[in-house]
Amino acid sequence: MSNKPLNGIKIIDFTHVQAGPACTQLLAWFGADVIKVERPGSGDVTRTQLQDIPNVDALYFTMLNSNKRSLTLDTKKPLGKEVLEKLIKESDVMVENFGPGALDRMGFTWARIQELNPKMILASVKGFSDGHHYEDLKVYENVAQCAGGAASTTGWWKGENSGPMISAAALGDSNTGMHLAIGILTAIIGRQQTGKGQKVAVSMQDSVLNLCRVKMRDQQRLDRLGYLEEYPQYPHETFSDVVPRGGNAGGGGQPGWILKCKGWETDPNAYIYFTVQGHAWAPICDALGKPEWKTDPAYMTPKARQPHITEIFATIEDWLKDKTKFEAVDILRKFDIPCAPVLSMKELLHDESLRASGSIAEVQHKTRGSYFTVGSPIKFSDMKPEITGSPLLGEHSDEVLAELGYTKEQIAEMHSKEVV
Ligand code: CAO
Repeated sequence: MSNKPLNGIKIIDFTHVQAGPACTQLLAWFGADVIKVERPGSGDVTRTQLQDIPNVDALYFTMLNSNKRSLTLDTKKPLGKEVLEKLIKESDVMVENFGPGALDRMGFTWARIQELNPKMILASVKGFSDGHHYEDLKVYENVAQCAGGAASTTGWWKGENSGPMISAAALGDSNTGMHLAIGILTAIIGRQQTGKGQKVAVSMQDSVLNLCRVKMRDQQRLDRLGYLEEYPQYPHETFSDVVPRGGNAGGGGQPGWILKCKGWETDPNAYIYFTVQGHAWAPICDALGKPEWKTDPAYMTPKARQPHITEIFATIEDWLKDKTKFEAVDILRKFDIPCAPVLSMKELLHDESLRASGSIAEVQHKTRGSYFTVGSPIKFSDMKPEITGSPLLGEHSDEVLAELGYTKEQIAEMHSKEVV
């Protein structure tokens, strides 16, 4: 393996599904030796969930577990516990996202882990934080989006589809994993100063809430003012005492909306996002061929525009009707207008820039062949993560056990007793 900043950091990856695996995969890309510990026979449930090729690890698994090694281990059997204890003594970090209390029930309490290795960093994902009145709940992505404020503030505020809405982005899962990765790296730096490990805990509710910070801002503004000037409800509709769902509104100080382009009747993604940036009003008027708006008092300031912002967007949509989303962006970019096409997953998968930067990477897998994954969104000047295929179930069991000092005979015995 080429030299990477996290080379030499050994991680016990006791994670499954998405939140934990997303975290450890990121650390593996950056050089950590990540040993995924899985239950013998079945392994991470995502290996078999949503399979597109019979008996081949599903993309759900391969796209979250690249660059790792796989050790199967039944940690409820005494011999399995013994192996895990050895691993704990030799590792830097253990990451887990089991249901509440599962690790304790297995016998690996935080106190026991510290006893085995005072330098160990234990990193945990749970649905809710320790001591929270919902701390006993098991949580998946959409549950976290509801508990963390995202669902209540996403979607439409009136009409048939006006209920709370789930985002397609994994705000509860992968986002929590990214928070955990920051916590782990911080604890590693802390350990360099103190020589001691510590427990790092991130809840999915807190991670979603952290990304909904601006909605908490809005709740307090609403409490004080009774209205929110950047929401589509303003000034024609009444506000209640909770932050409403804002459709496709900007969320910051710049009004914006998703607008139809040529072909929207048949193409579900023939749209652009258009932002009416306050100080870019003159270029917007020039781009749209509406120079008279520049000096019209009804259009000159953001405050004057807000009451009829919907009508302004309708005018822009009229301008867009004979342009594809790509043609429209090519015109608007010349005027420095913040905008982008709404890109489908198919367009993103085939995007040449994303392929060139490594944000979409082609990976080889032993039984699947080649597939595409989302590569590192973090770019370094001195390192380019190389994405390797995810491990087969138990592919590295014998190798890891031998590294721990077990003999061939002992390893064979573990296989026969279904410990590995
Ligand atoms: N050997 C032996 N037993 C093992 C094992 C191994 N290698 N790996 C796991 N197990 C056992 C656990 O010890 C646990 O046993 P007990 O419940 O008897 O103590 C059991 O497997 C089930 O673990 P679980 O509660 O984590 O699994 P689940 O499928 O019932 O729940 C989930 C899944 C995701 C809801 C739950 O793990 C959870 O809430 N995790 C925390 C929040 C989280 O990360 N959610 C995100 C999931 S999507 O990214």
